[in-house]
Amino acid sequence: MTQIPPAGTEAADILAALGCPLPATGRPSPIDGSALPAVPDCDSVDAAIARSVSAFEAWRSVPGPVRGQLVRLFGEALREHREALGRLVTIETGKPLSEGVGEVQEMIDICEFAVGLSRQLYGLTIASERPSHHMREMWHPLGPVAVISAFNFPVAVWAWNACLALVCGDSVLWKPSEKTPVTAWAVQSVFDKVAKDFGAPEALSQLVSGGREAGEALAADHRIPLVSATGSVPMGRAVATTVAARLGRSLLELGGNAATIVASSADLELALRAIAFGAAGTTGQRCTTMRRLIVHNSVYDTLLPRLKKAFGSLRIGDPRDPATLIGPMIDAQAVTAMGAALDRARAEGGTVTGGEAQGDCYVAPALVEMPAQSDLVREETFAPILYVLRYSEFDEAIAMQRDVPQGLSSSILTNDLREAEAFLSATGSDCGIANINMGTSGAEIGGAFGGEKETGGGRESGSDSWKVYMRRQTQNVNYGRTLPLAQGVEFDL
Ligand code: UN1
Repeated sequence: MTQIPPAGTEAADILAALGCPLPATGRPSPIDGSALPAVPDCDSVDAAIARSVSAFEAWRSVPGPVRGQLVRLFGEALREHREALGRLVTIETGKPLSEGVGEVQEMIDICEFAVGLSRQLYGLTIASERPSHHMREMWHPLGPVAVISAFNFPVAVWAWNACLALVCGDSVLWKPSEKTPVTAWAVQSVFDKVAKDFGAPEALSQLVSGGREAGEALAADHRIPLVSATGSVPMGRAVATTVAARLGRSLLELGGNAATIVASSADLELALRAIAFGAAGTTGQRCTTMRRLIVHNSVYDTLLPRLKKAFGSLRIGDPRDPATLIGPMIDAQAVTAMGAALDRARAEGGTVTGGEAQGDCYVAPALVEMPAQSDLVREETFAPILYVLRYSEFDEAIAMQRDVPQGLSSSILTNDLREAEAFLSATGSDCGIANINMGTSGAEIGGAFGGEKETGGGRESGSDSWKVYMRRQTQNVNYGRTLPLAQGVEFDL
């Protein structure tokens, strides 16, 4: 491996090259503890919201396809800075370079999706029961949208929300995770340049960096009709409660605790790759990370030794080294939480393979063979821990998949058509995402992304997720000379 500079210095250099320099006096990089650039807190959330309202009032009258052109140019700028921004994601989060660049690609993908969408914001026409009447649905811009993003996808999940909100005619307020404000700062600065050249209203999208109070202020403010939040269940519960108290709308993407079932007919080569990436990829810090493996008795003893070997061979190290597959966790607290979960697992009779801490933020991914699903397994520990359980009957495996409070992603590895289709049926997986012969993570942007139960019920990104960023108006037109009333009601003067 060639000599790589301290992470903090490299991040500061990238910001300077992007034209948005910051001093390297911020939080420590998970890679080597060097100080990352320090992003200033937003000085007044109230003033930012007021600016966002003004921006919205101008932007909502710009035609949708013209709004799409701004997002097209933003996507082009992201493409131009793909490698630099990807490296910054890697430095700040610790995810390997190909995943850092992949995250920027995910932003570019949603830009392209949103550009097409900007010409497809269509409603319905509905048959009216009254003569000489037309009834239709029209979608209008909603207002300022707050986006609270998490550390693990510091920019892509914001982009899912922001790009759709912008083509829908909304303004955006972005509260990034306190753990990853640097990439947000850089992406916001790329956006600002594009928006200025385009002649977009000032403050159309703003960064509202800060601590918990900044998020709380956004959630509580009645000028914001929609708050989209990604993160932990407790955070989502706090946001949802505050937003609901003012009868606002929230869009939540919270904990996952995904399970994969390995059936007796599974292709074990494919299974090994799917499980390794699903459970250990991104050092177990995706909402979609595979956390539970439900293995049929007939393949358990063949699969497990191979899986242990595969997990043991995953290269752990500086995520900027192209050979690395497992970078550091986000911070030392995450490593402590992982250690505590493994201790609990041992106390419950679990057999742990791997899982050793290797310095401040680095860990080996852990496989934990558990006697049964327990409260520990039902909890989501945001770490590379894969709990392994056995099953003998298909229905038993489905019951285990469902038996957790979360419902984001799920998969089954099987070559049995009946099992695959049953998994996708109403009595199969209860998650927002259900995959056959692949892992649980790495969704494309084209589908609606989100899940049920404590995952929060929201849907972001593709399909018709755009509708949550708009308000629906039912319009009735009488083009006749009389006034017939619906339901045959008579009211003659
Ligand atoms: C998240 O972890 O919050 O499906 C988002 C995936 C990514 C997005 C994850 N495309 O794993």
